[in-house]
Amino acid sequence: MDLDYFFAQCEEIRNPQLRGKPLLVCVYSGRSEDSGVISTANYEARNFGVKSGIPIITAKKYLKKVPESTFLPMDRDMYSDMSEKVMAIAREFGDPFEQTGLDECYLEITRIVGNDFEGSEDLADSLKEKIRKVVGLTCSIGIAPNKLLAKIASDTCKPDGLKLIKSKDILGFLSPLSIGKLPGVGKKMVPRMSSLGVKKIGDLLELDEEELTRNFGKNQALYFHNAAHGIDNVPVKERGEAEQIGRIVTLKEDSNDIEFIKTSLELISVDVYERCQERGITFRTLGVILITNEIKTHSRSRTIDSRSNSKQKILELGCELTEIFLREHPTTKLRRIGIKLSGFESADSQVSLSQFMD
Ligand code: DCP
Ligand code: CA
Ligand code: CA
Repeated sequence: MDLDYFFAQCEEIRNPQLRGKPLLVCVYSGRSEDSGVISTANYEARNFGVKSGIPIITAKKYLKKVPESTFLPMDRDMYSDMSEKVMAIAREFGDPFEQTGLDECYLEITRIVGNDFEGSEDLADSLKEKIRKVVGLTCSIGIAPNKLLAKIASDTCKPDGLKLIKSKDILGFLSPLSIGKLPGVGKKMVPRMSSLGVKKIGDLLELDEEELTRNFGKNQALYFHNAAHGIDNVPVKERGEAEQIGRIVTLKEDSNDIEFIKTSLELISVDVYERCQERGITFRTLGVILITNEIKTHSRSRTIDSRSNSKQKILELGCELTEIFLREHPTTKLRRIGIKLSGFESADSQVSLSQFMD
């Protein structure tokens, strides 16, 4: 998931009158009035050739016939706030979840949708819809068998796009793309690739490993060779303290009967509870993932006042959030259900803190 023209879109949300005409977010260096570079720009400005990183003066030249263009200074605090809100939503949709920048993250959804991608586009649509409704931002999502392909897919469907690449379509999708679309092939690398006859990603398939190694060294050669084949085995990994423990199961049959669903929630509660116990941690936030018989994915979460690692508390909260959802959607039946815990702290540190306070 990657947010569209992120900093500029944040500014459009703060001031909707700026929509529909070129809007540029600038990093002023302060040396003279217009010295500095463009951080990013909306798509209206991009139509005039504006790109991240070009001098502000150059952008002004491109837009000199568009006096309604707006140039704003960067407000990183506001963008960080927006980012936090988006990521809090996104992490409910993947397990594991990995944030890789202010405006992008990876979601492992295999445990949620299974191996055959069934329902993956609905899941992505739900995520897009929720981010748009709650925060107001549009994003683009690529769904693929690995992170490399998902990233490239999201780049090719911008803005407000959704692109699914199944295993059988990998080479057909990758090969015609220009080589610059491959992560790691920057402005300097493009002419080097070109001198080897590589203009498209597919052209890489023609070079043998020896030739690649001679030109790029062993590590990069291996990366290019694999990437051109759509191979990438780097897993989606939770980062830092934002780790989560979760489990999703399929109900024996589609149901909206809380007593029936509870038997599955009991199983899941024991599992996530035991994983907390093993690691000696307590949680603050519990979320439920609810996948309906129409393969729409919903999530609800609750942060509790005091830390917990009780089995009873997990089950209780899980049931409560599920019941609230079922009341809001009286005609909906659930097909799969999951629980996710986050906001961890080691149980030890709590003990020592309370001892200290005594
Ligand atoms: N950014 C920056 N300078 C750059 C590139 C990016 O300050 N040279 C900032 C501004 C962007 C944000 O990082 O809004 C995210 O970068 P992206 O590359 O994802 O670009 P955008 O989100 O702006 O546009 P896109 O719609 O292409 O994703
Ligand atoms: Ca972006
Ligand atoms: Ca990005």
